[in-house]
Amino acid sequence: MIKVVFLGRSTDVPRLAQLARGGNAGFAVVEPGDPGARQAEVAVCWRPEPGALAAYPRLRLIHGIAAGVDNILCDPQLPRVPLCRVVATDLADGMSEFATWGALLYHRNLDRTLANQRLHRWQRVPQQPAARTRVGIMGMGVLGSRVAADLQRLGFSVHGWARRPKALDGVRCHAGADALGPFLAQTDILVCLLPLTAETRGILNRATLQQLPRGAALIHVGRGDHMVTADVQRLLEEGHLRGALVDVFEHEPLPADSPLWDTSNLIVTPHIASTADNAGVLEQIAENVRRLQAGKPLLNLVDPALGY
Ligand code: NDP
Ligand code: OXD
Repeated sequence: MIKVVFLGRSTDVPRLAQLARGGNAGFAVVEPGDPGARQAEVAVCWRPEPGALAAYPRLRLIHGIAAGVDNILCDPQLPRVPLCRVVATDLADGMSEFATWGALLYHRNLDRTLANQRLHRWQRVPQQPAARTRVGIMGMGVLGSRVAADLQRLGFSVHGWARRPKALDGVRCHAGADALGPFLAQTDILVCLLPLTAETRGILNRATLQQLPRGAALIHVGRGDHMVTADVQRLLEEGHLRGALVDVFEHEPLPADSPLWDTSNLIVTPHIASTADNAGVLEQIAENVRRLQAGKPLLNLVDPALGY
């Protein structure tokens, strides 16, 4: 039976290995120290130690357990074998719920209303129809396009930005680096759903975010390294950003002494925007292992040159 090694720095990896052992995954689960582990042909991982994957000379497939694979591609000794990621309906459902919650929070001025409550201030903060609130989504892939479609159905004025042109009903799509400025200039609520790549690292910086209209809000659910923390803090202080809902951080867990916990108008959530159910993730891995063995095309392949 084909051997699949589970490795990486996350409690989700051992949980998945346990689930695979308990069920009928159709492959043998091994862990790095197990006898014969070096014969593994598939590795399932999240944030493997740099160089760890290179210890498996028979590897034919690396499978992530999440949508983002920056945590794997950053390994300088990454074996040159196909890399697959997770694409799951429940992951998109959860992301859509989270982004919708954030968009409604800012659109309905609940951030201001909650601040007024703390001051015992009865103030009917003005409201406007959703059509007048412009939500801009950076990254129009599996998750971004789902969020865009759902927000558009709620009546928001939605537009998106990606590398390549897209056609999505009722959503204006901008493509390429030259279109970033015009996209930002028309965005009241910016949702970052980009993958972390060499091109997108640090993209949420002062120069970029300053192109948003004054008083815009940020919902950041991509990766921590997209955001230049000091720039966002400064833009919040200056009121250029009216608020930021941040789910992902350069260092996770966010250290208890991080100033972000106490930054005014910044909401910290602990990387919970969305998670795919483990059973579904395991089924995707098992399907790709079956495909690998049958010589069929793999699902949800990553393009290593693009980094996503
Ligand atoms: P996809 O690969 O499906 O989509 C990525 C999108 O980003 C594509 O539209 C792509 O453009 C666009 N993009 C990539 N590089 C650039 C660039 N340089 N300029 C402009 N657009 C670019 O990814 P998913 O939608 O599945 O996931 C997106 C990210 O969400 C993940 O990588 C992960 O970081 C994050 N995530 C966060 C979670 C959380 O709980 N906080 C949970 C799950 C994911 P094009 O379509 O033209 O190729
Ligand atoms: C993912 C994540 O990439 O959980 O799936 O962030």
